[in-house]
Amino acid sequence: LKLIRELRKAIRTDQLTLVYQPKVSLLSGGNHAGFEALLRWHHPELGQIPPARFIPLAERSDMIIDLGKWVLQQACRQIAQWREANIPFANIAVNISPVQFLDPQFFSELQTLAHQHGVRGHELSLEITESVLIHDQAALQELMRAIKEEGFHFALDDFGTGYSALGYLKAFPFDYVKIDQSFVRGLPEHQSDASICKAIISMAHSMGIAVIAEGVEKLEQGQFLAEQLCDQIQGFYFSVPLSVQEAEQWLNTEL
Ligand code: G
Ligand code: G
Ligand code: MN
Ligand code: NA
Repeated sequence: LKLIRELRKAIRTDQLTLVYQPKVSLLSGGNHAGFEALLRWHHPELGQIPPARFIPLAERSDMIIDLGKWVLQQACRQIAQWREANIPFANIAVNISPVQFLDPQFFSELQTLAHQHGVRGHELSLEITESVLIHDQAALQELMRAIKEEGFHFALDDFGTGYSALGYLKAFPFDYVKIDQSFVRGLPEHQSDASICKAIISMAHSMGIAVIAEGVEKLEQGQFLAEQLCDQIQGFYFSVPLSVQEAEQWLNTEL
């Protein structure tokens, strides 16, 4: 089976779904702060295929454009559905691949989808990684500014794993940085992880950027991050990624 060809078929034949991992705000003891949408592929013969396997493949072809479009459309639909049902989901964050973000059609397609589904800006955030930021800085700043004018938020994903040029935080209008789970894993004991998390939080805050920590699996990790005034946390400690129905139930649980 040629996986890339199967993936094209998957987009057309309902093999893809989004799951939603909760984000929790640590302000005033804990509040629902929305979800990160994560793609899942269930192939009829091969079973579950993890995104770590098929997304890099899609990124090496132009397939990631159609795949990314499908994800955005699905997220916009979900936002409309939850709003119509008066479900206080807060927002959905969507991962955007560099190739998708740099596609000249991206902005107009985002606008079209958002208008079609009546999405309000604050209901949708876009997670991009710093690998996209090495491209033409002026053009990217203009693109991000235009997207932010529509009200959408930006998160800098996987922060700390790449070049982590601090200048990126100054040069581009991010609303959030997401501390990569590799720095959260060793909390609170591991001294260098603790220092890195502290430094990211205080630096981001001094620039008016909020911080989301990923991969929080243990109470002690969450406690350390709360003490450092990290704004939101996400991870198996609270919840794995959920189906739509489970996500709705999650919103009914007290934190
Ligand atoms: O969900 P999981 O932890 O298996 O995701 C593995 C990787 O795949 C992560 O880097 C995640 O950002 C990426 N990923 C998951 N869903 C999407 C998606 O819808 N679009 C893109 N571009 N990446 C995704
Ligand atoms: O690259 P990105 O940060 O978008 O990827 C998020 C990935 O991390 C998803 O595939 C998700 O399933 C995974 N993930 C989410 N929470 C946890 C966690 O607490 N522990 C681990 N090991 N992985 C997590
Ligand atoms: Mn992400
Ligand atoms: Na990440």
